[in-house]
Amino acid sequence: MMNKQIIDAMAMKRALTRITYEIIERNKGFDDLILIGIKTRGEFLARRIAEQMAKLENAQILVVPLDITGYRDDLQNDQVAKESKVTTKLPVNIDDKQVVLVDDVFFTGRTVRAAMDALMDQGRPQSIRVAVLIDRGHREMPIRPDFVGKNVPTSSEEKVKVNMTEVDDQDDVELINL
Ligand code: 3GP
Ligand code: 5GP
Ligand code: MG
Repeated sequence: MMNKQIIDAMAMKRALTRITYEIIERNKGFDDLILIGIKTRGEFLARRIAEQMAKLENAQILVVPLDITGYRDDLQNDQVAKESKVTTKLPVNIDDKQVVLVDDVFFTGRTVRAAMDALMDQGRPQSIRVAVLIDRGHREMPIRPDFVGKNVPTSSEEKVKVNMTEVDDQDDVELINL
């Protein structure tokens, strides 16, 4: 197994700062903005983007974690899915909000499809956009991210490992050849 660092801590910070400004620009400010982080690392990335918004623009943006397990299309056991749908209940009303879904890696698009279903079951946001640190290609759904830290074309034998200090030893991204 070969690991190659493709983003270091500094580059990760820069990418998140750029994404922060792009979200502010696209949203024309912070009105009704909510960041929804897809667990696990999407939540940490959303929190970091919100921190940047506070630091750079003095804006307090709500961050909500989302567990999409109950909406996955690859779980066989309907009961498991039904029970875990309860865990996706959002603590806020998303009606008319500008939602930005945040995740670490964008691959087939199935996770974002699941996240959108979870959101639409709970309200009618004004818009849903997607921010990801890495887009590794291989789409299987007609969904694309709006804000991308880095495009990393991968083969199916490769995987992307996103490390974040909240749960890993360091901040960086590695390309792993399986
Ligand atoms: P995350 O929860 O921090 O996003 O999906 C569970 C974890 O496994 C994810 O961590 C993700 O980063 C990691 N992972 C690595 N490769 C894959 C993959 O090919 N598919 C999925 N779904 N997750 C992967
Ligand atoms: P998708 O649903 O688009 O196929 O995959 C996106 C989700 O799966 C993300 O939450 C992401 O964490 C995870 N994922 C898919 N491929 C990879 C990968 O190569 N590396 C990492 N770290 N996560 C991946
Ligand atoms: Mg993820």
